[in-house]
Amino acid sequence: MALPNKVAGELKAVKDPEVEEREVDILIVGGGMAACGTAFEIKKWLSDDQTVLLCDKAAMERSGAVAQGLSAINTYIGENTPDDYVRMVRNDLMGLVREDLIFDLGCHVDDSVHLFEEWGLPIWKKTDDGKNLDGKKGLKVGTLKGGAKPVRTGKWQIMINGESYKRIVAEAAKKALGEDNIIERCFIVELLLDANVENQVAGAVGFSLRENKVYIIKAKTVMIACGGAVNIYQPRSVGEGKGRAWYPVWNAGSTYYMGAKVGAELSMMENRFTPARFKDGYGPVGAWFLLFKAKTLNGLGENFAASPAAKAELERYAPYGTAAITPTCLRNHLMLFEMKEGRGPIIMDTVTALAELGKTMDKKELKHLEAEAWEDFLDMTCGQANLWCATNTEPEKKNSEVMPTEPYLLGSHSGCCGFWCSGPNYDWVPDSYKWGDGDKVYNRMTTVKGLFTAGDGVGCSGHKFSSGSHAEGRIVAKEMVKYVRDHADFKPAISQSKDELVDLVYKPVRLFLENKDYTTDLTFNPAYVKPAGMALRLMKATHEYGAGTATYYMTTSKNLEIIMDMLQVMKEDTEKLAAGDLHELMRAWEITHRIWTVESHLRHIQFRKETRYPGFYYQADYPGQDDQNWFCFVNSKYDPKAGAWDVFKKDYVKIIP
Ligand code: SFD
Ligand code: AMP
Repeated sequence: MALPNKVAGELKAVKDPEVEEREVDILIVGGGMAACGTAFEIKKWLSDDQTVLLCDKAAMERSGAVAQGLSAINTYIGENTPDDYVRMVRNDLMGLVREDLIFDLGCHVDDSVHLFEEWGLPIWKKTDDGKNLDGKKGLKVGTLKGGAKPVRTGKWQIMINGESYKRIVAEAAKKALGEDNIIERCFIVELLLDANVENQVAGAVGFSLRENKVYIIKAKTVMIACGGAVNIYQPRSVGEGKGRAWYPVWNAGSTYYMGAKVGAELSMMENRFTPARFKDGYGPVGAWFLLFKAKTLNGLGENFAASPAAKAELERYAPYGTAAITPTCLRNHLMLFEMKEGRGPIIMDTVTALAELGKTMDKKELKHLEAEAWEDFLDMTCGQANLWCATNTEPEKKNSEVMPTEPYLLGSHSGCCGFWCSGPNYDWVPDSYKWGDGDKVYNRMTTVKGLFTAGDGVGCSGHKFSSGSHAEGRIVAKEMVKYVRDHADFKPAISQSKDELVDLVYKPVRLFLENKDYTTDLTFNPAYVKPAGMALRLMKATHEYGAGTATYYMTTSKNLEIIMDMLQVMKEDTEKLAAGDLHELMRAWEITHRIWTVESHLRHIQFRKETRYPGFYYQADYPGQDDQNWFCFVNSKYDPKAGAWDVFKKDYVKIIP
């Protein structure tokens, strides 16, 4: 249950918080699309004596990446086949993906979309004479499940009126799970390993953002679905604009930190997503490219993507570059190529696109088209619509700049970093892709027993988006119930005492209270550092050395060596983080999660001695792809006992021709 913030201003943190201990069979960490999928599904499979708890750091109605809503569902298989879906994802991610996970998702994702519509999400429909029906009008021709045709933008994407998308999905999840089984405003800090069973998860520890309270939760099985990592690189905007980002600012790499810290194997952490977005407002470009059929121009007004130079550049990355749909990283690469050649900026030609579409429309239809152009942003990135207003931009009259943004880490959108997870238990899935306990296989379980993930947490299978993340959460629900049933005798035991755990979580508070009176300004103190300063320090380091926007996403071996040293010092300094109130305590833990996430990202980049994703990042010492040596996954594992990382290659297996 979400507790209202009753106090005026921020609640001060105290030295000795209350402690609430819980014990459940299943713990879901996160309340986003994947977690909502799990929450919706899980009760159907649980028996009456089995228990479940969900903890979200925010309020589920508006938490995670879909908080502001979305205007498209990017994965709907419909008339296509799961095999073809695998081929699309594989091509977009330059050949290296887990085809078992993607195929499996492709078989289930549509069912989640059908549920969204049943719960009230308006999905645009195509009429027999080729007209688009949006909003409630879409239902005039029936439901998707009943066979009505969606408005396809690309082969996989469908349009929705999705401002309330997350509210709709969260409502169904909450109703299915029951309010008593949900704690909102609860930030989970660390996972806990079992004291007796090797490599088995036993619970988690976190704290409330509304009360001075620490939660210690024992569980037989845990799912971490805390989204990706944002604000790990310096954003392009400064000052008050800095709070703006494309992916949700709250997602701080908690998924990757928490799993890695207990020894779960990560995969493809080198694969970041550097999205091209409307400059400064971060408006997504998909609807403009696909629905409105807009072209991007260089600063000279040329359609550079269709030029012979671009074609030659793409041919260097065949077969991916020459495929019907140019991979996302290579679309960026072409933009960066133009900008570096002095032919920037890159401009989305909204004027021509709307004029072309308007040619066959009457006045009323034209007005509707212009409204759709605004609604695309009002539904999912309203800051972009604000920016259009603030800069006198009417898209039918004035074009807008597009720019690759700072990098993000995620596994559900056009990136594929995350955990190395078991695939489904089919005979066509290679043995190296499936595992569990003894002869049992648990789909989407990480390499830590009882620890599952979904959405942004599952590595090597991007392009799930909102619908796929929900469907994956539902898959995990069944697997977790199976795990609990198969391990009925397991009783989770935590090796740390209650006091040790409270001291861990509230350490920044205690450090603050002990030292705050030493200086006149609470921000500056020889005994501690504040999370806000630490965040700037991390961003400056990644920006300059970790292939951020400062260097056109280029790094070198020497730069990586330097930043790896900086990260070690930062990690030491996180021991001195101080927090005076509960949100600052959350910031302290978020920055710790971010630093570890960045470390794993850069360790992977350092290990993979090639440039597999030009446009996302470049290694000057290792330009170009090297299929002979690097057509494989890169995995890593942190050993919680030894406190050491291991980074290594893992074989790729082609399943779908
Ligand atoms: O336009 C803790 N996404 C799009 N998906 C689509 O289907 N269509 C689109 O149109 C998409 N586009 C888009 C998208 C996202 C954003 C931000 C924009 C535009 C502007 C992507 C999807 O949204 C994304 O794939 C899924 O939401 C991923 O799901 P999941 O469950 O992996 O992550 P989440 O939804 O962000 O949820 C994370 C949850 O974790 C909580 N959390 N809870 C407790 N303790 C901690 N330590 C925690 N840390 C985080 C969060 O509160 C949240 O509940 S477009 O660009 O293509
Ligand atoms: P975006 O708005 O960039 O997040 O993209 C939304 C969806 O459209 C994703 O499925 C992208 O892969 C796809 N997409 C975006 N731009 C293009 C493009 N130029 N060509 C093909 N697909 C695209």
